[in-house]
Amino acid sequence: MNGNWCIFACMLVTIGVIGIVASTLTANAIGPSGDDDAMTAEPFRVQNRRLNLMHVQQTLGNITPSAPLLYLGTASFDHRIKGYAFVTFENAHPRRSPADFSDIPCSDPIAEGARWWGPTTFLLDPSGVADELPAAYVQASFENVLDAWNAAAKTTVFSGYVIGPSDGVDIVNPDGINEVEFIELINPNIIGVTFIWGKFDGIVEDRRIVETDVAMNTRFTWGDADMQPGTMDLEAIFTHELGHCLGLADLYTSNCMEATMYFQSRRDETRKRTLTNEDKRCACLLYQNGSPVECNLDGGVSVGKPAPASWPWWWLYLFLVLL
Ligand SMILES: [Ca+2]
Ligand SMILES: [Ca+2]
Ligand SMILES: [Zn+2]
Repeated sequence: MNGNWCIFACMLVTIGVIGIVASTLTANAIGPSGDDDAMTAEPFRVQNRRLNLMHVQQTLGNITPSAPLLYLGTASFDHRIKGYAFVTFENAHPRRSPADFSDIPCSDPIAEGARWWGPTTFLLDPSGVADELPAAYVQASFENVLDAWNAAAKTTVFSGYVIGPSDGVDIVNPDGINEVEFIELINPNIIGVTFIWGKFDGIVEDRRIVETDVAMNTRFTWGDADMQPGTMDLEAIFTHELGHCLGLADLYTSNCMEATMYFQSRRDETRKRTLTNEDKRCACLLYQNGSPVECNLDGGVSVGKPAPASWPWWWLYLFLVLL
């Protein structure tokens, strides 16, 4: 009798356990678990986001238009991977007059050979600008810009994007996600910042970009400046920032003020939307191994090797010392 009772009880318990496990699996698979997950994940996301934003603000707090490039340090998991922040300023002045630098081309890779090794994707978070712009407009602009740079590079550098919440741009360690978001940057002169991680020195063949995040400052009113005078043109600034994501450096001399990669912009400026022949040439040479045949552009632009190790950091120090 006791033995039979035990078997019966054990069967009940087993059935119960199977039932609980099955219902849990079912809930995870098809239940309203999307919302549940989002709710449980939310506190962590917000926490990380605050932490991230604090680091961003601290790092950008002291930056000025005369020093628009920041070194972020090395990634903790690989010290050969270094981070940099390219800052786009409003109303900054060129560093040198055209006479001083008239022979310098208005295109420059961050470092010779430093590019993506395969197609890459973005996480686009338009929530920070939702009050001003429909998500569809933000997406359409972003897609235009991805297409324009892919066409310039003559290969698919940017294969697409997903829309979703970002946990914040990364300035301490890359997190494996290329995030584009709209956040309030306390420094009111900063329009946008591109954070880029990769190997930019050492053997040229070993150089590569591994991650890039973009922060757009919500202190500005974003829009389509053709239709909404007084706004900061979304597509123009996307074009500039995505140029960094592709591997191009800022330009600081006044002979390059028309180029997309010039480091300064202002409200109503839309010319950065259009890539100049030099912008295209630089992107092409970076992704086509400097091939003059592949990169023979319309408009009679001469072709050749990209500037050697452009932004070599020692050059800047030498320059400052000579000053
Ligand atoms: Ca992140
Ligand atoms: Ca990231
Ligand atoms: Zn820039």
